[in-house]
Amino acid sequence: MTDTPLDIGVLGYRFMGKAHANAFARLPMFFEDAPEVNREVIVGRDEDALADAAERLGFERTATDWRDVVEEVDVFYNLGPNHVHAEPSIAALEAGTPTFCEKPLAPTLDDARAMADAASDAGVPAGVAFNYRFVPAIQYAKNLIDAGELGELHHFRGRYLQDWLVDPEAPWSWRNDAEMAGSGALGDLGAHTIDLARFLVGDISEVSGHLRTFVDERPVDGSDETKPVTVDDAYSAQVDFENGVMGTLEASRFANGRKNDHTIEIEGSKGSLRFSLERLNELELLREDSRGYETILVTDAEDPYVDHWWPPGHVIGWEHTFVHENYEFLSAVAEGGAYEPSFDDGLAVQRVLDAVERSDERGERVVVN
Ligand code: SOE
Repeated sequence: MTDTPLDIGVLGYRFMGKAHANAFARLPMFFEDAPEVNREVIVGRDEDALADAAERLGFERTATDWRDVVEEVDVFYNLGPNHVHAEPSIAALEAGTPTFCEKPLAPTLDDARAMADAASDAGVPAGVAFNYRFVPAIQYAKNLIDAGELGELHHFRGRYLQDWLVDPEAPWSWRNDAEMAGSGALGDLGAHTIDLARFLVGDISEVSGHLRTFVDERPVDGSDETKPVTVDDAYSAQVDFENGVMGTLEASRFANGRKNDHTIEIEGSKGSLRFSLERLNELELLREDSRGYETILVTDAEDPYVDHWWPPGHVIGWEHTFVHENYEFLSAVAEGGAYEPSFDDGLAVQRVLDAVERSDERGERVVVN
């Protein structure tokens, strides 16, 4: 473990910039053994917005070009839109700087491959932001599955539902553009579900996927123009896992009434479980010999990460997943250890995203490769 604080450089200062900056600030208060970090520099293009973000989020200085930053910091966080994931992350890794990148790893499979190659050549921690692995109830579920408590697994069902695009007048953003985002609900939301599927069950081998765009163009904020929507608004897929488990996946930005509902259900020969992000402190469990599901609160001191927070029953929230994720990633950086989910995990997810798109285009089941 290093004694000097790790200087952090962050590209991006909006939603994810805020979520990670909050985590950096919470770490020394709640995780005594976390490495000390210095919020050194925040990077973006709009100088006024940057100055405001630096002040609010506690960064020492700003920079308008990531090229000036990736070499000189101890850790680089790439929290920008998907189309700026590859080049700065690869440059940081080539400079030997541990790098953390938002999900999905890249807009395309080729970019994701190049990023994973750069990480493997660099030999420093390279993490991808699948924060839902760090929900205590998900870690609890993982421990149960690994201990064989659910028996032989048969089904995985994962769906991630939001509704922020159901209004056809909702403004166009980079998230609606194939060049910038890669895909829509598939990459933005499905990537999280596929990561949890891999984490809890294993690798996906075959996919039958379907994509749908409900609204083809959207108004540009502050003008009379519209721009085309070139990504999916929703996807669904039937999948097979390498270990024989059967799965269904779904995500939508048109699931009217669902704001941020990420639901996982797993059924095995001895037991089953259900998890919903909107009730993230709970896990519904069917145990061997019990007649039905019981709901357990995953807020006891011995539950993963919980002893760092509050007494039993004092629930935690979405933002805590970022604190746990950063604790693990920054500890790996300070100790020179490995971090998962890594860029290899990001690439594995990207292969499944690519397979869903290929399957939809061809109208046939495809192998993940
Ligand atoms: C999209 O609305 C979004 O912000 C995703 O990009 C995040 O990854 C997810 O955690 C919440 O929803």
